[in-house]
Amino acid sequence: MAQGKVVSGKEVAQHNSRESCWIIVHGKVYDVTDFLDDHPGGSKIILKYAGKDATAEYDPIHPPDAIETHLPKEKHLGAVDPDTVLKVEVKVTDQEKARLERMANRPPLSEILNLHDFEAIAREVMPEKAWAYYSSAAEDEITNRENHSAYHRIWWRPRILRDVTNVDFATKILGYDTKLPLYISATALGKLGHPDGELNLTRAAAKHGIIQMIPTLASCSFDEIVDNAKPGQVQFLQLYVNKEREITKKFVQHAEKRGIKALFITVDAPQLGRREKDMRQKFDAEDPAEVTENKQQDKVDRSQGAARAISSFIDPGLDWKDIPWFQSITKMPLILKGVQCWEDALQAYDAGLAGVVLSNHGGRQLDFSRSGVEVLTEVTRELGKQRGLKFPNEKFQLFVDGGVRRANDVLKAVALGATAVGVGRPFLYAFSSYGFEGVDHALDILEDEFEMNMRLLGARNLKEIIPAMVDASSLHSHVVAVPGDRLYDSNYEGMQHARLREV
Ligand code: 173
Repeated sequence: MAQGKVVSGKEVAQHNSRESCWIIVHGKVYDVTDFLDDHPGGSKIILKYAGKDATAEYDPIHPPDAIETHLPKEKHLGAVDPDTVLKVEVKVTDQEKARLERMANRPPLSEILNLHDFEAIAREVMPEKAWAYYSSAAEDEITNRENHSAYHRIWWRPRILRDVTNVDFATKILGYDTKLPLYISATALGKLGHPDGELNLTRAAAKHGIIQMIPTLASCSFDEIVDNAKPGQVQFLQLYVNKEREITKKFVQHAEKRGIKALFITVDAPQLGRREKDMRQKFDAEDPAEVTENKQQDKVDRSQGAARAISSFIDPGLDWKDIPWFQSITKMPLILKGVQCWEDALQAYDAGLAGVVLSNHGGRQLDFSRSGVEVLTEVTRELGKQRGLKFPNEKFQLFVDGGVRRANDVLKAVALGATAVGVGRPFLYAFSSYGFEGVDHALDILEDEFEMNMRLLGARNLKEIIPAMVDASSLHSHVVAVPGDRLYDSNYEGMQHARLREV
């Protein structure tokens, strides 16, 4: 069938089986029969939409151009005649009705006072699956909570009687200006939380003069995210490395051509961690019979969630030996994201890289990894001792991420030698509950917090936030009593055991 042809919805509807499976995505018809068994998410989910419009299911998981790029051209059958399309019956469940009602009852943004508030509202108003995916972390989620708690073991030693009429918390990350010592870290599947997905972050980053790290697995296409940046807006790219290196090479070189300024290679995810909240939510949400059937028929066990399914391309064979190859395909500065001990930080420095992100992937990978801010202190000590480096350092920059909810947290990491700090989930919660305005407000709050904290610390600029301003003597002790953090703790949703079937 020639492209450019208009296909009737009736004809599409006839191709509704494994033998002949057509689907509609964004008004176009595709023959996916031969692709069924190659779909990383399994065939079952496509077959559910055989002969129908799959756009709503497709959108949050795939960049808009995925099907166009991956399906051979001869399988693109043309545009569908919109008046003839068989609508997929979406039954609005009572649960969904209740959720929409909660959405309508969100408090005005003026009542959102801190980043914890966004999380509390997001938990109420997000679709359950999306909340489970964003909030979940590995195994017992000990590291996930430790990331935040670690900041409770660092206390301030502020200075007084310094003229703090004017305070300035702008700095440079890898040589690029930022109004705050933080960047928006990469997080996958933005459209699970809001139809504009990652573009909410692009726009807010532009407005507030901060840098966005674009994820490899964004819901929006890479080019869409770059196209939506303002002229001159700096963006970085997070990279998952494909088993097929040619694909990675093309992606990296395309990104460099499009003006991306730095490449953050994720090195802590040769396999995705077990995120049990996410897994359990899926068992609860789906018909148990279907889940069991799924497991028998599908090559891919979808009960482990969308993330596992779409991460099958990531190469667990990635190795230090690959670093020179990256250096040969791009001039962008290379940063390793997910370093967890000084030995690897030192090796990254010796390999000529531009920096490391001391990170445990928001607690989503190895449980009982230490927090980035704890690792920071051993990295500055050892790289100081062994290579004579002082931090923050322009040539080799240290970043941390995980658990940050306040400017206060960020400033502690800066005091200990970080150039800047990555913030991921709080911005997801901000746009999942309030769209762009949410992220905008979150950044207003952080700016307010930075200004107040800098004044109270007696620091007029970030250079004055030095190690002597903190007491981090308890940081490495994992059993220290501190006052509980009520806002954080009340947002934390306890994990649950398997349950009896309802009778
Ligand atoms: O943390 C994640 O969920 C993540 O990094 C990821 C990896 C692969 C697919 C989707 C998300």
